[in-house]
Amino acid sequence: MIQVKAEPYPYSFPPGQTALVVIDMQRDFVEPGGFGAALGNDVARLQAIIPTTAALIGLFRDRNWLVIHTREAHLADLSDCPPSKIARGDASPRIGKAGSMGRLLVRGEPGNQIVPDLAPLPGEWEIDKPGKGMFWSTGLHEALRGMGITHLVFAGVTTEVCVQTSMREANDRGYEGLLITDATESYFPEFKAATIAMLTAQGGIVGWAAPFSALKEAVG
Ligand code: TIU
Repeated sequence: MIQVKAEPYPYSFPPGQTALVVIDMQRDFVEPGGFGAALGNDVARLQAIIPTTAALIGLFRDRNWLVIHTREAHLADLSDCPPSKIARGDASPRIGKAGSMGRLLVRGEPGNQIVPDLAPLPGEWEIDKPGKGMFWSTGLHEALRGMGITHLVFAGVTTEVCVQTSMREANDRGYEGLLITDATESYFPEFKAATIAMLTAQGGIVGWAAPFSALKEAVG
């Protein structure tokens, strides 16, 4: 077991049974002209975590530990997107409508690609998820169980939406989760802080949180 200094107490993980999950680091959320911007958000904040997230991915790659990338993505005919989700938001550009990077949040469109600095390598898992959480309608739980994965390290965007939902869903399925605090970001700094506090409160009611430096130090 490797032990990481973390909140609310050290996080122990077994190498070989631990995967990194990078949530939705796609152009839709991180670059101007995507879905995040269409919702009225300033996307610049999210770009700042790319170098740390790249280093985190590099740490897992160097050790041949499993790396999983997710994308929030809908089928071109939007048959996997509830009408209630399409209707949300004040912005006139909605899911499926054309933006400057193609149709918003639609599989295969330019905006739906992972940002180039974090692009998946062959052999890494790429999960298109129609929900905020990574398990809904993806088959990921079965695939992880098949690999014997018990521990998940989380990064990506946004902290309080897709990352938090995924970490909570993982917790309910029995995974031990660690959130890397400088490899996740929100459009709202106060929501990021509140999420980290909520996840780790009450003795780690959902899981653990630590900066990348703590993981790096532990792994050696
Ligand atoms: N809007 C927002 O903060 N997030 C999302 O819609 N999806 C993800 O978090 N990936």
